[in-house]
Amino acid sequence: MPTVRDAALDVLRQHDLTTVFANPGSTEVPFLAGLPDDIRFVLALHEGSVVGAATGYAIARDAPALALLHTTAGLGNAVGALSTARVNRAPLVVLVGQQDRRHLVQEPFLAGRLEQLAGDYPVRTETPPRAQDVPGAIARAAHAARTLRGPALVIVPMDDWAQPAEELPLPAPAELRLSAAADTAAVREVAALLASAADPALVVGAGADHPTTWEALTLLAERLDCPVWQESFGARAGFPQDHPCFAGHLPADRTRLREALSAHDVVLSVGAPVFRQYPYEGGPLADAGTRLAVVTDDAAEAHRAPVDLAVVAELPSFCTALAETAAKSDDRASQPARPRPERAHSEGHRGERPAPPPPPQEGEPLRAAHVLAALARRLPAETVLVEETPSSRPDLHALVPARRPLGFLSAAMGALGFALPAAIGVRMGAPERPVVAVVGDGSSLYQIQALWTAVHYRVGVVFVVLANGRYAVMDRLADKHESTAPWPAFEEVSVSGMARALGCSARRVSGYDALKAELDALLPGLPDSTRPLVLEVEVKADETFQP
Ligand SMILES: Cc1ncc(C[n+]2csc(CCOP(=O)(O)OP(=O)(O)O)c2C)c(N)n1
Ligand SMILES: [Mg+2]
Repeated sequence: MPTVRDAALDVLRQHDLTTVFANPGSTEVPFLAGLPDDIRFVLALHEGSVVGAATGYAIARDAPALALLHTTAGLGNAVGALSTARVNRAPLVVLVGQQDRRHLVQEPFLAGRLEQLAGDYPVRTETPPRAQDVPGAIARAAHAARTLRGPALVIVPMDDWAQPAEELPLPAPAELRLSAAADTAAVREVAALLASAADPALVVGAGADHPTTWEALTLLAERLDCPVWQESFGARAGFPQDHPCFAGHLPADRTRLREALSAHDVVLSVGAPVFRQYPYEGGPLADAGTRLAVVTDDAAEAHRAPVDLAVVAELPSFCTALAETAAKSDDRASQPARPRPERAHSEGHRGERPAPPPPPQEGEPLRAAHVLAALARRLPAETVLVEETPSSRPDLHALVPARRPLGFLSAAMGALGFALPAAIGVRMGAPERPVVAVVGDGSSLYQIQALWTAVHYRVGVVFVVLANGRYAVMDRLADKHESTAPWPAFEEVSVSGMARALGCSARRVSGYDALKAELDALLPGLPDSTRPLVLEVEVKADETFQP
């Protein structure tokens, strides 16, 4: 007689959830002991890394990934990472172990109050009413993770796995299709808005990070001959950043945002909010003369957008249809509407990349920008760059263009501790892509033990750690308050030392020549590498920060 565990394993196989990222406890042993050979187990040494790696894996494969967490202590440790998975829109099926049903009412050791622990970050949380409902709950979680794009939790009491399964069809579809044909009326409406513009612009974001969408937006931008901005603080790139139409990253405050968009009478945002801010400033997001529209597959993003027109649509098919329609009705110049203004302003942004800094002179300290420029010159175009380097993020955007879909990835909400495990998960999910994580020294410490997982499972990622010995971005934010910060620097911390203690090769370099030599030796082997490496580079903290 098949058990609930047998039936659940079949559901996992059916949904291609055969890699389980986990940190186990006693409540998970009945599921894990004697795991069949076709289920790959990946141990991470903290739940933040379990979920971070699963998130990277899900993003790289564009498919649900499976994580297994221990009751309260495990789920509790994972909440930050689960919130990142939700905001990064990564589909995860998360099994959470629970004490034995038969004495749960007596609150035995390890009994968990689990349902509300992750707040409303999960897209779905289910505690199956009977053991026999566990396999169906896992199938529903897989569907919910995919359609709602985030973590779906199933809480499983440890005695459920050994129960006899019910031999009935699961209350979940065997196959679920997300129907995605573009609505022609909506396409025509957006195309007409663009056609009516004298000087349109596009803003792209994480939602547009898909090969088909990139291709369609490239065609659209070329047809419209218009600049394309990347949203500020986006988790992923929505357009090739080495394309002549690429205008750079939008500023994250309203004054500079209005300035950046002031030349345009229509701005269409695709797969990005209108518009993401960081430091608060009053006033409108755009000048009164600019009409705004958004196309997104995230209904909530559409609902909160202060725009004339919002369209909720699956982006690859919508953007393809939009580019075709815009091409057919390329009659913008013949519109009687507005005279086409001199495009000096918008033209000025296009293709213009800030020049890399000149190499440091004798005695001049190495800065993050030197490291990033040296890296940019050497990275293959297919690289996935995972970013978690707060004070240097503006330099990274300016100096290291994302040239392929999934060329850039970061934690959508800025929660530190994502980059290390996520980079590992990405490389496991897309072994054909070189993966480089650029991480601040402070940031690297939130999930440093993820390095062990990379070593053990032979995941060849290069981690470039920008070692300025402090939380530089926090220092710069305190400067804006014109007062001193109570937090100290931590110059004695050696990230390379910690890496070595975890079994990971690591080197600490100082000086430009040593850096170049390391990168030249390292990067050619990156595509085939099965050994992670930490390159800790001593840099001087930057004195300004303007996102
Ligand atoms: C989990 C978490 N805790 C705290 C913060 C707040 N925080 C944002 S940036 C930062 C410092 C980052 O330091 P480091 O990685 O060294 O980068 P640097 O500023 O030096 O470039 C901190 C503590 C956060 N974003 N996430
Ligand atoms: Mg730092």
